[in-house]
Amino acid sequence: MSMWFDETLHDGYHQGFQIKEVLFENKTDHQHLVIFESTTFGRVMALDGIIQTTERDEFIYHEMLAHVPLFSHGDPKDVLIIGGGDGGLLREVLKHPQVKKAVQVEIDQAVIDMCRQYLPNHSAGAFDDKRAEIVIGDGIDYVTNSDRQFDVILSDSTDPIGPGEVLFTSPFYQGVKRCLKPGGIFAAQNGVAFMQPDEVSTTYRRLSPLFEDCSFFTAAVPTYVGGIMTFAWACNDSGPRASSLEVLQRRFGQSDIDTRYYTPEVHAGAFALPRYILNSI
Ligand code: AG3
Repeated sequence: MSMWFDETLHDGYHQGFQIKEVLFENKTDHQHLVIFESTTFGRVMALDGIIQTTERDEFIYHEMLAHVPLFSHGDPKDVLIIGGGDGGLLREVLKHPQVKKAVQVEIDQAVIDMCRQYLPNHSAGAFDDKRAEIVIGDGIDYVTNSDRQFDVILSDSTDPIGPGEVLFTSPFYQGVKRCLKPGGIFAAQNGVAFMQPDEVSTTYRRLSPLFEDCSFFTAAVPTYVGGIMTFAWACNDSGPRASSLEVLQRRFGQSDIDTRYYTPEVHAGAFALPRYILNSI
């Protein structure tokens, strides 16, 4: 008899993974966490019944959320990550040699601990990098109260349900703005536009009064079902988003970073939005 994990994110539509073995399952202080070995996507981690990451396709999401803002910026020294307890995003951020400090604020210590144990290829040693500083706390408190400023701030959150909800609010975006250096870039996971169209319109409505340049870039991540995923983009300068292909190719070439999804050409094309997304902003 086979066991299946059924995701509960969308009403009347779900994806299922055949489970080989459950590696960890428990309620943490903040959410329900499960990590299992699947038959087709390697190890899978879910929070409150929603797929967060799989070994097989995580590279697409983490490379895009890290490298699009970092290569657009050009000289990212200080990076702040909100969420991202599995460590995949931190791993990609630390591939940039200019990064001197990556502060990561994660609300749930158990997610970090269990992912280090059961998804070791996500962080791949990143948590032990001297440039990484891990803070256990709520991202909104950090950006509201910290007196540090960053070149790039990345929100690697859950969907706007449960602990992640606050990371999609105007007060959070105001905090992000005060923690960005001039010319700094904010990028955030913003759901699958076809399935969660309100996320695009709401995020745009909340970010655009605060930042000069607001937009979205996209990537198709198979296990975030329903089409292309959007990432929100906000910056007080329109320059970084307009970085030319030549500039991106030069920066990528000089960086010596190995990728499996990201290329400068994919980067440049990721800001091209289909009409149904443009219509909701
Ligand atoms: N966080 C984003 C999960 C998004 C799931 N939402 C969805 N399928 N619409 C992933 C954490 C990976 N570090």
